[in-house]
Amino acid sequence: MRLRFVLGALALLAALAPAAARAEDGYDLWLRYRPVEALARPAYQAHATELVVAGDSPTLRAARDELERGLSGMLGAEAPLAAAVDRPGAILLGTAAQPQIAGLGLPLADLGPEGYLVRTVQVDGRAVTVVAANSDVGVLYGAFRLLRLIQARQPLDHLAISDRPALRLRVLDHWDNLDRTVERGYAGASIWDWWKLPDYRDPRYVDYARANASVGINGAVLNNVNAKPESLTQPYLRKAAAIADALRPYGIKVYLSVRFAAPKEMGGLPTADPLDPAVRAWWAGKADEIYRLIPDFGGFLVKANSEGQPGPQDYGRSHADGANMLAAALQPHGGVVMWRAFVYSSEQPEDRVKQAYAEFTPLDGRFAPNVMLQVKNGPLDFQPREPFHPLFGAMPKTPTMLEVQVTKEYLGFSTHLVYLGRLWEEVLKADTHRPDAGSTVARILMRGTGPGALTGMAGVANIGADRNWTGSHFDQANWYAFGRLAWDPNQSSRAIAEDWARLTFSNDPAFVAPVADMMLRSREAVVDYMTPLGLHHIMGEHHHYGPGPWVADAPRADWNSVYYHRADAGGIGFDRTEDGSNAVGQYAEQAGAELLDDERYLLWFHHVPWDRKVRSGRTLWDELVVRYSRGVDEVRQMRRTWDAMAPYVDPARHADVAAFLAIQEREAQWWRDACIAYFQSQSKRPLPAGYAPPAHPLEWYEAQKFPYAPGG
Ligand code: BDP
Repeated sequence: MRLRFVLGALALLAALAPAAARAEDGYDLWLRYRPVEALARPAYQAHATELVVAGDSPTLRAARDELERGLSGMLGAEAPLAAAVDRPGAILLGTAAQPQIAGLGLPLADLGPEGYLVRTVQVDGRAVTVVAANSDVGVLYGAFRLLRLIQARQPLDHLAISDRPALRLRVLDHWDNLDRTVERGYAGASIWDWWKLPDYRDPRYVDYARANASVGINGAVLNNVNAKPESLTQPYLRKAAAIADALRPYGIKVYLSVRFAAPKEMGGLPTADPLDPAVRAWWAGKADEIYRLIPDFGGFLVKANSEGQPGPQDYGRSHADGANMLAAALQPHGGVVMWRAFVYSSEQPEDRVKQAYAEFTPLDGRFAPNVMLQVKNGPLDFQPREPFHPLFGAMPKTPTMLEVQVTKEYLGFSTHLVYLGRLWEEVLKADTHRPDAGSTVARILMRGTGPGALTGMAGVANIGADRNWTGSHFDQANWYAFGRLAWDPNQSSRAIAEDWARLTFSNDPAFVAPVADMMLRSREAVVDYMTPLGLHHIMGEHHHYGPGPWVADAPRADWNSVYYHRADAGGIGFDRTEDGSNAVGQYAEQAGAELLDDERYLLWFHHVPWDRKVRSGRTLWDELVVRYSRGVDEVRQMRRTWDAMAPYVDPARHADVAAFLAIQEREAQWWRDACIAYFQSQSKRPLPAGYAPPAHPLEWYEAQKFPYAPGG
């Protein structure tokens, strides 16, 4: 068939201006689109002599704009285009609804609403790169994929790529407050400029949307889970609607966190009881109001009866009662409720990590179909390492989504280089053995509760108003990896790290390999210098930054470090075996057996005598010291690696990263020394030969205070 260039046929190369050299400050993220090397350029130019977008819509315009931006940045140089002229190739974008695409007879049926094809087809003897999908947003995702191929210097001949997301909801949760502070945010103020909205729409919102769409993120919860009722008032809904307008062309829906007591606190009702008809009517009315302003509003995220937030239990009702009431209000409009399983009651618990499972499993099957249970990766709270949450696979009748923390609250904020793709991969690949071996967390998420059911993954955003978005250059990798894994939870975190390093810094293999290695190892390094061998929750109180294994005076037992590590003269660790709290009993039998036997979780599940021999043949005490020290050594090695990368990285970003790594080394040493000083005060054992004692006495570490640490 003949290509008919209905709309927007564009003589692309003619319009290309030389790409001016720009300073690198991280703003462009992984969408830098710097010029392809002169030698490689003609081959790419030959594929891009013309750009044709079949159809027109804001989303297709976004796809075309992105391609123009990317292609002109990467290929639009002064070099002669001999090769391009010899064998000109076009890029054609569109959905099955357009005759140019329909006529190609491409296999679009299995792509679902968001998948895409990127294919080379011959049309009238001409090579055409087709980006096709069933929806405009699929086309947009495909356009980003095509650009990524060029960014990573993949050949464009004979393309036959077909991809679709494995999960339906791929959502960033912003813990952003209306005063622009960000709870656990380490990248400056909130990007949402609530005060100036809705009249002023920061152009950054569009760049945020581009970045998200490039990795397939399709939802944003705009405000903190510790929600204020004001976010549901007309003025704030109008502000949220303005953000929704900016994000919509990029396939991103907005959601709001809601405060369960809103009908009482702002609606003037005497109660927020979810079974009270007036309360139900209030929420239904509120949903109607929201959908009048934001017709494609995504729904609500709810933190209820957790850490002092109001919830249905205040009225003797269950989590299902609460969630279903909100679900009923949203249902006529197609909205969903993401109900968090991060709950722990105000009573003195036997073992905090058991509470979510205990509260929710009896409710399996009692949630409305448009409710998703949002479960943190581990049963405690985003620690450097936790076993997977026992709720995965334990509620087969309840749509369950994974929640991870992209912001590094417990992993050194934005100054420590820690690649979280590795951590998430570990969780996603964990075998729950529910119902059988091979039921990894990833599979459970993807399978959902059956065909057409809700599936999803949420990440607590690390994004702020800092110029580089995430507070550090390497934290951009965590935003990127979150999107890529939410799209395909089976991807390898190494492959994602390599892609990111290429797009963000350099395609040179001499850069990509060592940097990806460093990223992959960084996760184990932070576990070693903070919480080796299954230790957890031993950070400083409130700020959650530095070490605090001595914390013992918090108002709740389970906010104290000593509650978790239980170190005394005899040994260390939390006994969660059958003889202890039996938290292990919440896992499938085989999974429990594997966890008990896994040294990575040794002190999570066992209380172990200091002199017990571990796998290395050392005593537990010696092993702890060795691991703490190894973590610091690894950071030293990261610094050396990065120093050697100077030839491949622009000076400004290289210097930023180097300075942060120096902070990380100093603080890794601080963690090591403080923890060894404290645990030695319990174990009363000497350090193994060759291991330096802490630089200061224990009291010195205990006396450190951080009243102005960010994110509190
Ligand atoms: C904890 C954070 C707290 C959050 C809470 C949550 O310290 O700021 O509100 O998680 O997930 O880790 O609700």
